[in-house]
Amino acid sequence: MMRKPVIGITAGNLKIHDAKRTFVNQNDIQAIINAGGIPVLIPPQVKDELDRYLKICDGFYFPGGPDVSPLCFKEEPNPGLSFVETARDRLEIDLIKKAAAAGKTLLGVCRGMQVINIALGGNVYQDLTKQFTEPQKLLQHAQKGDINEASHHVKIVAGTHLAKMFAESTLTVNSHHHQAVRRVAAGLRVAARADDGVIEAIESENSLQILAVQWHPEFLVETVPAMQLIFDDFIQRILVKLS
Ligand SMILES: [Mn+2]
Repeated sequence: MMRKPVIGITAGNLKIHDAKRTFVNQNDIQAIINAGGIPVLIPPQVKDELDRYLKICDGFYFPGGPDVSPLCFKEEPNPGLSFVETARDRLEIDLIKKAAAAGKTLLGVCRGMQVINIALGGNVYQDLTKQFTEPQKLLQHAQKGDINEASHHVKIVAGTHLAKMFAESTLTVNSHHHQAVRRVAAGLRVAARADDGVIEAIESENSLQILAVQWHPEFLVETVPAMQLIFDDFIQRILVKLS
């Protein structure tokens, strides 16, 4: 039997009850384990050890988190910008560039999708409500309901890898973001959009290297079990390369 792929997962730092913690949400860890991967945590503090992680890990998963600093895509902060974690920005952007160049398989969720797009030369709306070109059309993307419940639809673009993964061309997803991909990086293409035009998934144009979604499949798997496909497909894409 083939060995299980080792998946590097970038972590965040925060302070809870006086204790500083380095964390990855349990749903992210569980989704990777359920797909057949072995999770390895990559905290912002190890930014000088990325070459070692590239050797250790077969693929990298970039989960949700705070806003990406606009300095990373050469913009000044919009008043709608929220909390940022610049050490995590720096590590993730370096890691994405190195991992992409090394041919590693990548999966991004929410912030993870945005930071992949930025690292590869694209940018994001710092705040959809303040910057989206047609604000009157905007859906509610920062859902007020439970994150484990779907809140809006996305349409999958025909002919994409994402379209091959799901039987339906429309998915119901949760939505916990106020930023979104704006200019798509070269080498990536749009794989799904919401009805207002907001980009909800991107993927590699000419390979199966990168897939990223704006929603949180790791929180949806209990109510929409098909969402585990996103993690299963990630591990499968790695296994095909390792075989
Ligand atoms: Mn959304």
